[in-house]
Amino acid sequence: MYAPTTHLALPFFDDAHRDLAQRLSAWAPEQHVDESDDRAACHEWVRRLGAAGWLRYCVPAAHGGALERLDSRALVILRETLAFHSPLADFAFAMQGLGSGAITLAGTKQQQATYLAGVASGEKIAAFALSEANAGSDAGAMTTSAVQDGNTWRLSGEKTWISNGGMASFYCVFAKTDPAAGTRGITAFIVDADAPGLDASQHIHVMAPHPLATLTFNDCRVPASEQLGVVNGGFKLAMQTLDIFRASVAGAALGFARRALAEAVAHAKQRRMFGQTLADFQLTQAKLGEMAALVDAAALLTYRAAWLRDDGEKRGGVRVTAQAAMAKMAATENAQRVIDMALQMHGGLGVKVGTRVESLYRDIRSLRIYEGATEVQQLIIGKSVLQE
Ligand code: COS
Repeated sequence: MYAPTTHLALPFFDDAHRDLAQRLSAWAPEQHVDESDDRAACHEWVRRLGAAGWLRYCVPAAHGGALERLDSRALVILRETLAFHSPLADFAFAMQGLGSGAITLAGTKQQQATYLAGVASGEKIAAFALSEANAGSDAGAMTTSAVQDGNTWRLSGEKTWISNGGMASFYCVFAKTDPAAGTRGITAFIVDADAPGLDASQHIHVMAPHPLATLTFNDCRVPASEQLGVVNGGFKLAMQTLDIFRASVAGAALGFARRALAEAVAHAKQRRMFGQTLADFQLTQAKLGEMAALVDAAALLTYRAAWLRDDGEKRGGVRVTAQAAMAKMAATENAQRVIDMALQMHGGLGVKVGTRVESLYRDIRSLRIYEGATEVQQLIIGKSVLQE
């Protein structure tokens, strides 16, 4: 099944995006990765995505990237197309970007040289470690601490829900350096997987399997040279990183929704009942109409958020927090509805393990939670509306 490309004619995109989408749409269906073991599959996806050059869109050109700087529209196209074919391929791609985004934004020349080229080639696997058991939506409430001790930082505490945990080569970790200062007392660090005192062996199993783990920092020593960005500037750095990648989460949700719609259309055209096809029923046509409109509404918000950020970058950068939040909220929520309708249309087949809509039904669920739950996005948008 091929991912649709007609939306690429929209003025949000330029010819480089269209070319990227065409090449990726031809490459992705040719990949047949055994996904029965999620960790082995993600290793394989990172290897293939690196070898084919797709991971180069996760870092800037100065460090082996495909484009001069991170391009939100390219990230959206990549995630949308990969998600259409394989949620794990999308996951493997996305984490290389999210896990190294803070280094691209705030890393020293030395840090960028050490990590980014490996991310682009797939030799290094990246991870982003912000959440804690009691600090998910309220990221500022984290308690993992970092204390300076001569030329090293000593990290203690626990991070959880860390994608690529136990698989990553390095983690961008956010820790409290001034516990009394709330969000203004957090600093970011690059922690190598083999850092003494780091344990990432506690894996977490979820309904749509992908690599996740809890990280324990037990007086974990990190050289001062691995401090990322300024002391106590970590919260803003985390939010700026999320601003870039939230629109791409919307892209992934869009890919899932487009796939569910395509599966529904294919099924409705061939399934016969009461002497006609499912597609001949007005009830089916109405549902497909609703699904298509939900997909397009999500697409427009997603492409707008990505375009606004890329356009703003040309002028030194603009804040697109609210627009990215709208895209993430609408695309993930709409995708859940579209997938549910596609599953219903499949009848009993829809809940049979191995049917694509069945796995999509599980795959979409976590996107409404991670990188800022729908409720957090509503809060961000609401605050912004009040400020206008
Ligand atoms: N870009 C730059 N700066 C930002 C920012 C952004 N997108 N968002 C917030 N900030 C800044 C604010 O300007 C504020 O700066 P000052 O201290 O100079 O005033 C500071 O960060 C704190 O902002 P705010 O008061 O809005 O923080 P809150 O603690 O109220 O948190 C939410 C805001 C809920 C939006 C934030 O905690 C959040 O996004 N949570 C979800 C986190 C998340 O996505 N978790 C999943 C982890 S990845 S799987």
